[in-house]
Amino acid sequence: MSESDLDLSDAEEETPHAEMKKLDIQGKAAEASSSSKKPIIIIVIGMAGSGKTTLMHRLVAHVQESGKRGYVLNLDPAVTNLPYGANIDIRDTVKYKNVMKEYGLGPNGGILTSLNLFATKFDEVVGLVEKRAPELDYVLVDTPGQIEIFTWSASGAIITEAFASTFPTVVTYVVDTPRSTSPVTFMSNMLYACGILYKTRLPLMLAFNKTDITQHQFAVEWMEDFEKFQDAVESDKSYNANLSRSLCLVLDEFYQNLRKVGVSAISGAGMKEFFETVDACGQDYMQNYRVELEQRRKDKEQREEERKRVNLEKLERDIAESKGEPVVLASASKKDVLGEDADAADVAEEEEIYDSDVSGEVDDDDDNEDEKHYRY
Ligand SMILES: Nc1nc2c(ncn2[C@@H]2O[C@H](COP(=O)(O)OP(=O)(O)OP(=O)(O)O)[C@@H](O)[C@H]2O)c(=O)[nH]1
Ligand SMILES: [Mg+2]
Repeated sequence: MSESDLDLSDAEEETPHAEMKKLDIQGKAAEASSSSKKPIIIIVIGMAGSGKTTLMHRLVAHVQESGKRGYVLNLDPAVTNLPYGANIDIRDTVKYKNVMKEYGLGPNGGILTSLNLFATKFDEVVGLVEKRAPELDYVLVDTPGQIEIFTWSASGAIITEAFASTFPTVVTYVVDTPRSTSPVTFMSNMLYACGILYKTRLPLMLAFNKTDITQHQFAVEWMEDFEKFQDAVESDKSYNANLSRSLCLVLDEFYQNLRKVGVSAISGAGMKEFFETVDACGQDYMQNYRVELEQRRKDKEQREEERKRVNLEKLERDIAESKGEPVVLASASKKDVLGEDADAADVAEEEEIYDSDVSGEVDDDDDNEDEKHYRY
């Protein structure tokens, strides 16, 4: 794929290039970061239409009004109207409609591939945030409407891990409160949130949105009183009682240490509590998650070292056996490159990405920052 096919025109070729050179992203930014103050990254995830983007707008406005410094990322390539000004917008780097055309994909495939393409540039994004880190309090990240595209894709994991290995990172799971008043819908939503917790292994908070329509007290009661929740679920006769009892037990365990807050992106209710909860999750990250994360990173590095050692030994053996004859190396499989955990879909995706000629730059919209208005 050529640069023009991806239509990187909006990324203003000269400006980001020059900007990147000026900032020396890959070099100096990384150096500057380690000792300086770290902002909290807030990754906003939720079912389609739960209000992520509207909530982002409200959060950005609140950060500004309370004299804090925020940095804003949009990772939804398909959003048409962004109500807030993003410092980094995936749409400036990848045009998802062109990606759809280029690969003959439908809308979801187009969004997924766009995110994959952007993920290949994510070290630059982290570099840009690191450069600004000392003067920032929060980094707000909006994600695509189709939740599974972010939570179950290789690129979602790459992006989340890239942030979490550098900054305190919190996942905010946005719940559409009026649409979760049925116990079974509520349970499905909570099981999804539970899956995200286990997948990201990061502090997770629930933001019950749209409290201007329905207050979230019923949800708090269900979460704090196991029997009330079980009664509510079992009152739905269409549901298998044994299964619902088991699921209630699983969720009760999940609720134990889960932080939750009611908000309204429209009225602005609950903003103070939202940020208090984010700060508490940020502390959780520093006290509990960081240690585990570093251990996981060390384990991964060890596995990588081991893999390299085995390959090197194999190469030395091949050379010795060839006794001076030219050695023909079998090309490394994609599994070798991507690691043992890569599944067939990952491999296929990576082939698509790396076989294409993608050279878009990540556009940091810093220069216009003062002109942005986060007002309703
Ligand atoms: N009443 C009310 N409506 C809300 C609130 N938050 C969002 N909405 C509405 O919910 C709809 C979806 O909001 P979005 O912010 O686009 O939701 P989203 O999760 O970003 O949607 P996708 O990115 O398309 O999945 C819009 O019509 C919003 O106006 C809220 O707090 N109260
Ligand atoms: Mg949205």
